[in-house]
Amino acid sequence: MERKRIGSPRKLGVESLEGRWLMAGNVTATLTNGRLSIVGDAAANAVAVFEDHSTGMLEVLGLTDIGSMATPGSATTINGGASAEFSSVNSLKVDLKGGDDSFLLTDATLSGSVRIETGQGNDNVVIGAMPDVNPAALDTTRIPSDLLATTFHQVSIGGNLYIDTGAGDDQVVEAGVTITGSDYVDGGKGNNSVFLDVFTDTVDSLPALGVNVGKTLAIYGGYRGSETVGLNTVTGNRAYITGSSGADQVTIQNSNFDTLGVSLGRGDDTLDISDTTTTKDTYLSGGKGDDTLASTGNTLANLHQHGFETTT
Ligand SMILES: [Ca+2]
Ligand SMILES: [Ca+2]
Repeated sequence: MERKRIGSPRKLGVESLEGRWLMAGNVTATLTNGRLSIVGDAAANAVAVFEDHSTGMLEVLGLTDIGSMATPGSATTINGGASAEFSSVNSLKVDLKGGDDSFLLTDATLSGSVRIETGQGNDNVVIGAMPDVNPAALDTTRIPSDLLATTFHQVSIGGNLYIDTGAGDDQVVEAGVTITGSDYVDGGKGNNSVFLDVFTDTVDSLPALGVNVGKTLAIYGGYRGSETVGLNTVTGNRAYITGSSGADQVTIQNSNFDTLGVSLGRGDDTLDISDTTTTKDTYLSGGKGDDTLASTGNTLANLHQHGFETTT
């Protein structure tokens, strides 16, 4: 299955590096009854969480930035040091507070839920594979070679995944992720991008890794901005995508749901849906504004479609 370029999403971690160099901050990581809590500060924190295969423990590693780890300057510290490791972690709660924060969860299996908040600032959250990161640009003194060995790092979550990126122009990427419960993404105020198994440029030849959601996938693009959403090889029971007030661009391809609802709200929005199947109900709403629906190769059960001024 081929990946299709969707819009012109920002490359991970290339923006606003200035300021991160000196403002990496400290993150506190504490384990209580199986729940690992990771709390940042007002600085631009960059944190990766993954399994350390040499110990079998979950490692929390401070980075300069998840997308440009070769950037000179001090990395975020974890409990005052470079990293910390924890065993018997069931669930994860992350709050990185203000600043342009980056959070990566990769190569990990958690039996419970994962909750991530990144607060104000332009934040990046990556769950699963990180193939957009150029390995040649990575700082191997900061990232274990184990993490660089392959670009496929899948994540399995037994509970729900909840991501709230707060105010700012935020980006969320998920790929190679299996969630038994529900997957909630709230972009908050600003111009937000949410990509589920959609990448840009150099990785077009990679196979799709998919995002599999056991229950509900709900993406709220946010408000007072425009939203870019891309779904590729996503499966779920129910999927609901809600647009922002600006010009939203939603692309859904090669995906399967029982029920799909897309509501684009105000603004001149575009919905491009292809090679996608629904088995129960389908609600597609363009809302106010001059909206375009492009549909091809789909099998959409019980289709209710309205508010699109242009259909192709
Ligand atoms: Ca922060
Ligand atoms: Ca934010």
